[in-house]
Amino acid sequence: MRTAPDLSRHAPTSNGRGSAPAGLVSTDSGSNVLFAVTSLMLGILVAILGFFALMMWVDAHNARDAAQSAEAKVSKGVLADSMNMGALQSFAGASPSNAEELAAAHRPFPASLPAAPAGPVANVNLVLKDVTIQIAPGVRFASWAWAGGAPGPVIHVRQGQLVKITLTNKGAIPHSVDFHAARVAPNVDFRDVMPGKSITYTFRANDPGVFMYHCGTKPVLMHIANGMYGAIVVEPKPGVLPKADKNYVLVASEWYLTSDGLKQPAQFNMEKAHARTPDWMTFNGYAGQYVKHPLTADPGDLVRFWVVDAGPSLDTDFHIVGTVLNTAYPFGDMKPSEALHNVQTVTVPAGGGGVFDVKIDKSGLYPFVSHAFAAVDQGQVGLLKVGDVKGTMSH
Ligand SMILES: [Cu+2]
Repeated sequence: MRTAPDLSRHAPTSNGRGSAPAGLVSTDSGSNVLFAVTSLMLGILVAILGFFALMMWVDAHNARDAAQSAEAKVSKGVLADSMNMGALQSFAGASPSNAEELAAAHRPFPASLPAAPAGPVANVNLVLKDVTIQIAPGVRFASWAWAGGAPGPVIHVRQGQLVKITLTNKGAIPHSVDFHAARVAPNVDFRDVMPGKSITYTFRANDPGVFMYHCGTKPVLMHIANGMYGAIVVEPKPGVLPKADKNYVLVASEWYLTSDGLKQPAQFNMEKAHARTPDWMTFNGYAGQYVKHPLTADPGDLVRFWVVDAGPSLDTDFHIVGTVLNTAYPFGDMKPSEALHNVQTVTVPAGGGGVFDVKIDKSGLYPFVSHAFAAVDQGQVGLLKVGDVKGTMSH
């Protein structure tokens, strides 16, 4: 029996669905309008929420896809790298059975700073040559270097001197020489010199410090990594620096090899140089040479290290074990007001220099290292022997 047919359409159903709207059901038409409007509003709200939910899902989906794709790229890259690394066989630490004897017999590169020439002009003669050198005990390397091997001779001039460079190319291919201490037109003075030819140019050594020089012929990476580099010290005007009792020059560099160099000389490996994965790292061209043949000082001496990082690509984090650097001239800026005091480790960038003063009172063996410690394992370590100390250490 239908008592209110107009309402029955809105009556709650037996299954209970529609119970909420049922609460809004009223017997008057105003309530019906309110119900309709409210329903409409709820509908719109649900639609809007649905839309945002959909958008969020799409976003999440896209983000997940992007993440998956990035992950795939990364894992592919890692795989590619590891495959490349597989191809780049390391010869780090290769040594013959008589390595100790060879290390003892090796004549170390003279680290002592030579005297600067007197007078207004410093004449510098450099000869480039293809020469087989030893970079570690028993490890031979067919280098493009200097008549005396690698690094080239340490050059010492005074601030304000005119430096007259004569470069003779006795190598098989064109080379050149780029002095970081010079302010000259590189296209003119650093130009390639043909085999058998020479070039002469001059620059005024107005900037004090320790600077790299190197062959700048392309590919520069290859010419530097072959051994074509060295250091020039431009001594600041008298009175600027405290007088040092000892002056040592260290040129840090990396070596990238095609073989272990034990049976026959290794050659330069461009792939490893690009990957920056050297086989050996050295001070003055020979792994650990100042461990067997330490640099020396007396207790209380002011010892000055003039350090160049020839690279070609890795920095040197210069540190002396057992002491603190009393004064550091970072980047070879020799203004005492710019110096740092009592610091532990100072970076010398590839292609840059740094000067470090230490005064050690206690006798002992003080290792100097690049504190990027893989470099130590690869040969970039030496000893400063302070006082009359017996023995050596391998740190
Ligand atoms: Cu060259």
